[in-house]
Amino acid sequence: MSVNDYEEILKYYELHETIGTGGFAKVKLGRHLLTGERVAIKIMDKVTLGDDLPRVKTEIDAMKNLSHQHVCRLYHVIETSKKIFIVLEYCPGGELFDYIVSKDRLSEEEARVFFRQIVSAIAYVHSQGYAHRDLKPENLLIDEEHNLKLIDFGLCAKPKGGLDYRLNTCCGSPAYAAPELIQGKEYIGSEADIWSMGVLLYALLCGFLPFDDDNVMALYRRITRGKYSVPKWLSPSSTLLLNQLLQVDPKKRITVKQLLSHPWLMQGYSDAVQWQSKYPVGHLDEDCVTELSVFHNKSRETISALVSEWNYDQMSATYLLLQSKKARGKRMRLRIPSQTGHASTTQSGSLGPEKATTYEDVPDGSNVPDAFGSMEFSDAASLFEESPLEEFILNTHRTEQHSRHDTQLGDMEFTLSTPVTRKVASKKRANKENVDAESALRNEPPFALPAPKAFSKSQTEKQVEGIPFQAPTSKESQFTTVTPVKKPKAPTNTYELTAAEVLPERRCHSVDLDLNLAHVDSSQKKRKAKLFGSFERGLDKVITMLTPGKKKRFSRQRPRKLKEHYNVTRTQLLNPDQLLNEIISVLSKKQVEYIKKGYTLKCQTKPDFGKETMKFELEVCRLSKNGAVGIRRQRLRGDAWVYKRLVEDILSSCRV
Ligand code: 6BB
Repeated sequence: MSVNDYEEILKYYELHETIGTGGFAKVKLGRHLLTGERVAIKIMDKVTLGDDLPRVKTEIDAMKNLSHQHVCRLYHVIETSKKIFIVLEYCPGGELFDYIVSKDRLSEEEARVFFRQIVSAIAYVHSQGYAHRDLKPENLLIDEEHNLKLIDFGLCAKPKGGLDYRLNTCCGSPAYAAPELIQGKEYIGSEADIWSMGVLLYALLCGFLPFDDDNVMALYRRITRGKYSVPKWLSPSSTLLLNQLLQVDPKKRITVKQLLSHPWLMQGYSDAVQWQSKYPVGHLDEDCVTELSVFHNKSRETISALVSEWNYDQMSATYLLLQSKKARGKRMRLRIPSQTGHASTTQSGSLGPEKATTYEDVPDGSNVPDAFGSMEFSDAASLFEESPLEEFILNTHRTEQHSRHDTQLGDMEFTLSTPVTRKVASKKRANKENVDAESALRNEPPFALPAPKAFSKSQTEKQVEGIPFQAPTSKESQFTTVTPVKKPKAPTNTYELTAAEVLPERRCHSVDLDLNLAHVDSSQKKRKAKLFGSFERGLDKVITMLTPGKKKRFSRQRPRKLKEHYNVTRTQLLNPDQLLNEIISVLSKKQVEYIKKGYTLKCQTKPDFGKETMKFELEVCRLSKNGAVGIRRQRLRGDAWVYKRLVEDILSSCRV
């Protein structure tokens, strides 16, 4: 791992906190420097990727070909000798999964709104010859306008002979997999996607899965039999549609074409689902081209030619992000963020409009609370990342480049304080590097808990084909999930500088240096000690640059104030410390390891044979609206349904 790994991405983006660590990728939030637009950045380490490298190639290739209002947009691909960075559309609403969980289940009307969008996305994906093969609510994100965006095309397939050609790779998540797929038969990708859509619709309408079992073989038996419970609240038309989607025989299953104007999808609508892309193809937006041509001091023809290459480089990203800004009615001026008031140097490390005072100067309607409970991102990257040192190195790098940034060492905070130098780099060179990285990517060989049952039988009304249905119990008594509330956007300033490049070393907020070992068990201590060792080595490099700085930024004396969001649960308690202590005692009882960082508990389940480790955060906060004490929850790693049950269990065990 070296500082250079991040040099390229930091030329174009600020890096903020990690919001997810998957099997082989880490997802960070970021901000595109020229447009000030927020993005999600998938970061992969080539060595760690190993056999998963083809998945990344598949994902990039598919996303380059897919351009649709309900498919997450690809902006930029950067490949360095060790890393691959994929810059993607920002979806502050987080996963559809969390949204369903927060509401227990969706009303038929709300489920219809979402399902129409899912049908639209899948009809489009299929029309382009792709099968997604990993449809699930975790792979549908909610954007600023509360619209769904399909993500994760790593398992998608584009059969050479067309989508009617049979596939034989068994992939995806078992609970959403079609019977023919788990039986190891050859299958048609689009038919398998339709089955997964049935599971998805069931999850939307019921809040739990139609086929579920801790034992994978038992789960497969359930799927193969195709029998599921029909809860009492399902309308006859919903039941009928589910039955058409969840047909064990793929030939009897409804097709996506039939779905477009299916009576259930048409209820309350006058038009069939629009599946065609609303994004213009082959035509460039005049205003975006003009802005780029003024900024680069190049002719409109030159810019149009460069954008039309679609190299998914800085040019593509800037064009697409300008376009997205325009579509949201925002001013689309390209400016270099100021050094003085730059978001990188703000205390909170926030990406939110309230704090990003150098970027936004017109209301943009993007003031919906994000999946972190506010527009403010939490302070530091997860302590459980694959390579916590990376976070540190990024900050070390900054100091090597004579920048100024705040960081924290254990309970002490320092300001790295040295003169800031600015480098005016040639855009041409940057562009060329990206094109090279891209072509290098093209030339690569093909990248190819037993949970507590939260449901009681008593609420069952219907039984379908002898399978007893289990409905949720009301365990939520003391907790109320709050609904998002829009808040007017704070006025912000304009850019201050218009130079060609900002130093990359100023752009990373992620700091991962909590070295407090007080609450971790021995294995964790070892891990942390390892981090400490690495940290000390890194520390040697920067210690001379450290000067005692501002008030502590990371070990909070008070809980954060968060806007209301469905990832935030309100409690009746008045004292945040009492709640924190209560959660800590429950975590200890439930054998969940945690690291306390201010009012955030970074939790991890112990590795257990055959079970995936769960990583998640619980943060005691205050709700900005009424000062009530709440808990923000965020899944970082692990199966979404296992997480749901675990967090439900933890929260319901808290005496609040
Ligand atoms: C993406 C995203 C895009 O995230 C852990 C995995 C885009 C995520 C996002 C968010 C919450 C708040 C703000 C932004 C493409 N692929 C993967 C992506 C994966 C993570 C989703 C959350 N759970 N915006 N955001 F999710």
